[in-house]
Amino acid sequence: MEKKQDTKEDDEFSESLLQTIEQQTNWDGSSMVKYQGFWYVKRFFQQELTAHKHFKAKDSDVILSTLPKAGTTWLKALAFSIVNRSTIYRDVDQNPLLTCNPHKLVRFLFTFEENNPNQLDKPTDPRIFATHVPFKALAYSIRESACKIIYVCRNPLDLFVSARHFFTENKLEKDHAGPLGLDESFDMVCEGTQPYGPFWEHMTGYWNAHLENPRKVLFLKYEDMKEDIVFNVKKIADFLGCPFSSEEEERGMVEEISMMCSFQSLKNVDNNGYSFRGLFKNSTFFRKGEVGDWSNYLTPAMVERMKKLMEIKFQGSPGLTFKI
Ligand code: PAP
Repeated sequence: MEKKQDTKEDDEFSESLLQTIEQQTNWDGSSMVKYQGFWYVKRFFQQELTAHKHFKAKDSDVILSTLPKAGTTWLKALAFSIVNRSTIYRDVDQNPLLTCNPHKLVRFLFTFEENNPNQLDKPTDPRIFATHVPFKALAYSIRESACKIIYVCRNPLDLFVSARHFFTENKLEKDHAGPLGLDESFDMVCEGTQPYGPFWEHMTGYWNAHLENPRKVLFLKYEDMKEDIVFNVKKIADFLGCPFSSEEEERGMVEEISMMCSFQSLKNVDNNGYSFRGLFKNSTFFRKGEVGDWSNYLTPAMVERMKKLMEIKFQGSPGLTFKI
């Protein structure tokens, strides 16, 4: 009852908030709103606020955090496999990753229904959830409990190219006028106007949280994962407190998980359906899965501009670098 009242208040709060906060149309035609320094997709904003307010993290929870297109789907598959390996690898043919898009196995925090905040309590422990929100916008209980956070960061140029393909193919707003050109959308990203951006604030927020408490926040890079996934699978398992035993290692469990979660394996699953209530085609989560695809799309001037921007924005974060 009390929860219902809360939800009604949430609706009223976000409705009145929407009247006052800055709004902008993204290059794909979708509306964005700016809240506490970050841009949100307007259609998900209310649910993000509800999750922020109601989610009660347990110490055993695992929260996967990313900017969109940084490797969310991959991380979901990996974390799910690592945490549940004793059951899902008992019978390889029954592994849900053979039939399911990882987004069905690990849900976003904001997708629980507004009227039923308790829905989040249903998965068995350890629960795994994903989010795109910046560190400072995580529910208080996530930041303050002993739950673990894994962040995957990706080169901003590949993030941009990947997002352009994804949102051009999945038109969030059916009646939108069509995507802005590459130049204009790149301008927007460089100005910090992108869902869950500015990207540099998002990355440095998690980077600083990682430096402050590396046992709480693991900071991974997509590029490093591509280079050596076996090493990173072990790193994730160690971080989550479920390291691979020598017997598991000898049996090739680490390699098996790495392969099962590889781009090619996940792409080969029947991806004809849609995720997120029909908004996104499953197949669009698996485009190329490469590092450096930006070089096929962006001009030298754009790359130069991004390099300079990163130099400025990351100068207080030594260690937060990308090879360009
Ligand atoms: P989301 O944040 O909207 O869930 P996300 O999964 O982060 O999307 O991004 C998809 C990107 O990850 C795609 O990148 P691309 O456009 O440059 O190709 C997709 O190909 C890539 N990707 C998905 N699964 C894997 C994987 N197993 N290994 C490597 N890259 C992957």
